[in-house]
Amino acid sequence: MDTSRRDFLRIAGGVAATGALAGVLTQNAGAAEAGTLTPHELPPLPYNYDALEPYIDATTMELHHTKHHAAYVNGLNAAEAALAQARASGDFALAQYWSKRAAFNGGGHFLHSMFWKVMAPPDAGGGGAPSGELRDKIQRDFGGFDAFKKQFSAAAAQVEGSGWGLLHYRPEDDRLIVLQAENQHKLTVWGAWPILGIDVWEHAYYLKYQNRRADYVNAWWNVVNWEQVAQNLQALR
Ligand code: MN3
Repeated sequence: MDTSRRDFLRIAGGVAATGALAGVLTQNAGAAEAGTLTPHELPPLPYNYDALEPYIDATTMELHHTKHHAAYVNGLNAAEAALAQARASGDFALAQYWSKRAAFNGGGHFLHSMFWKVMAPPDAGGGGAPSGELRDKIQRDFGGFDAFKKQFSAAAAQVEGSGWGLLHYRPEDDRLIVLQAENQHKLTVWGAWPILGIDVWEHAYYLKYQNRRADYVNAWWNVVNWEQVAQNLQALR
């Protein structure tokens, strides 16, 4: 195995914590050698569509999962197939176009796959506050859970246009970082991975909350699955 491929697999392994992106990366590594693509698949929700009521309504959850997330999965599969074709034909302007489409749709697939998992019904672990190491790091890096919630809520509520509020962990210096992502993939930082995120595209809340995005963000804290967030952190350490 040459060095670049070994490094690539090491990097891909590093993000295995959050799942979907590792699949994208290792699949592309394989595709470069084998010329085949394994389709990405829509993961099932770990609860029923109405399980996050009254904070997130069942209709929004079903549309969000079966239409929006599914569209990113399909878009990613289509973009990767078209990218492979463009590369094979030597049309690198077209390859660049499809690469951007793959980044957008792949970002959507990755973040939604995480989003479903970092939520849980209020009677099955959703809400409350983090504990243990995660609580301690939040205390250290933000000055407490309430201070963290304020910064994160403001970041999520104030994303310009469509995007995400995200909590990243950066292993290099052991820091938690609050970020905004526009669309599915812009404004990120390198070397840090999301362990918690809220979708603030209008499709995530408009049926129930209309233009009141901040109300949706406030309600969402009641369904955050802190156990999963702690697992996401552990997997990066
Ligand atoms: Mn969405």
